[in-house]
Amino acid sequence: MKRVITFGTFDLFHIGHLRILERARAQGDYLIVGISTDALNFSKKQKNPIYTEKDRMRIIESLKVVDEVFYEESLELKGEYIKKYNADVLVMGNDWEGRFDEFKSLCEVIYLERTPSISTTEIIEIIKE
Ligand code: C2G
Repeated sequence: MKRVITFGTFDLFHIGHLRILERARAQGDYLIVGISTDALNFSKKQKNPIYTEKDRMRIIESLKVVDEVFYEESLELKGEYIKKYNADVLVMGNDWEGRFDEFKSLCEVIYLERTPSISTTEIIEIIKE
């Protein structure tokens, strides 16, 4: 069984998020998703996501393409998560192209094309206007 792992915030869940999860799942037989915590987001962007980590996790774990979820507490722990969850493949969107190549010694690393014209940031901007 081929185990796939991916990571993300998945705030204001949208079609780009769904498409990457579907395509990540199609790379193997079992999809594990690391959901970045509110604290991790705050440390990166000095602001919290709109949806809490609990709600973001509930949404992701309810998807039929997702088999298992956990909280990603630190960007530095990616290698540990890959080992802990016995991942054969790491999938990320190509906005992260090249950024996780160091994990090629642990598993296959695949970057998938981002869905154009949609992002959480753009949704927030449109609503604000
Ligand atoms: N994504 C996509 N198309 C979009 C928007 C996002 O394919 N239009 C993908 C991203 O490339 C990423 C995933 O959806 O692989 C989750 O995106 P975000 O919620 O923005 O998560 P991010 O902040 O990139 O992840 O360790 C990484 C962190 O958890 C951060």
